[in-house]
Amino acid sequence: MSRKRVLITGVNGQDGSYLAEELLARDYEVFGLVRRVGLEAPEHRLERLLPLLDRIHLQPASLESYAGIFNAVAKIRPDECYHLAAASFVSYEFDDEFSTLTTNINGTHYLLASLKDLVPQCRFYFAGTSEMFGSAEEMPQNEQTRFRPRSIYGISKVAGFELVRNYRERYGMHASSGILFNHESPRRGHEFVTRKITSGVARILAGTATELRLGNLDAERDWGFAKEYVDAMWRMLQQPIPDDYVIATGKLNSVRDFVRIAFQCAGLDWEKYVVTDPNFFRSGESVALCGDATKARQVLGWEPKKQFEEMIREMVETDCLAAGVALPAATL
Ligand code: F7E
Repeated sequence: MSRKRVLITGVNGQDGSYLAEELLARDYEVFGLVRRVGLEAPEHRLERLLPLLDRIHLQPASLESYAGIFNAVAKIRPDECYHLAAASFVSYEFDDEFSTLTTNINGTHYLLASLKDLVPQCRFYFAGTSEMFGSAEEMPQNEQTRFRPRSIYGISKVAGFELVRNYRERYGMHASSGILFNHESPRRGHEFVTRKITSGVARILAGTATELRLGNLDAERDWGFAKEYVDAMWRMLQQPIPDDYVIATGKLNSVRDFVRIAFQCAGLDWEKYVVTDPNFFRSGESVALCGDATKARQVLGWEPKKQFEEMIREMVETDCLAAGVALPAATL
């Protein structure tokens, strides 16, 4: 039997790189969509993929071009497609609204339309997000909770989610959405708070920084481990019937909790180093979002395993290694 072919958009991101690894281990032939500019400086722009580059195929295409997406799908003819690429930083800046909305919605639409016309049997995964719940009316949130997005990013994802549902219902496509709550790892982008904290701890320990400036320490999130979340994506596409699933730990922690544990790993007292900076506060951001992943547990047999503290330690260790410092023995 020939190997299954998979197309991953956003393959060079945190989730894309974990997913590519998992699917290679499952003997898929992996095709990743990347911006042409990424191929010009792979050591920087495709950093997370460097260990995999000789085992995956990279296809240059922009999600902003229907022709580009159509041609890539025609060439690859995937059996499964995971659409992870998006402008994913939750910005409250007015300037970012237009590009976030158009890129995220059009990219999803172009991909779905191309798959429908060229390979309608292809199974499709859409990266939905807890940001779609926004100022949710209930807690925890599950698949029945009404979406009330508060950010343009959340609005763009609700639109993508509705496109997926429509392609599933109108055209009978095997298209599913994961509603993923925050998920982190040593591969997380530095703009997100968790990696900002763990790399900040490493810099302080290495003596190259003296403080860490953060926004709202009381903000709470449901933080899981990214590698486990991409496994949930794969499980969704192996189901006989496409559907939508919340993927979350069901546990809330504050930014302050994360900070305290990360500094503790390095044997440091966080209160000596963390400075709150109004520039990093977000006005009117989503309330504390906490997910109920009962359906994923029952149908997909998925559940989160890694503990919050263990994940933070792994992130701090990786950043310390990169900064050339070892964690003090007493904290190990
Ligand atoms: O913020 C607070 C901030 O930027 C987490 C994306 O993957 O998850 C992610 O979105 C919390 C917020 O992630 C700083 O206000 C405090 O309450 O790490 P974040 P996010 O906005 O929750 C969802 C599920 C997605 O889908 C997104 O794509 O931390 N916070 N101080 C800060 N946040 C940042 N970035 N920087 C700070 O200094």
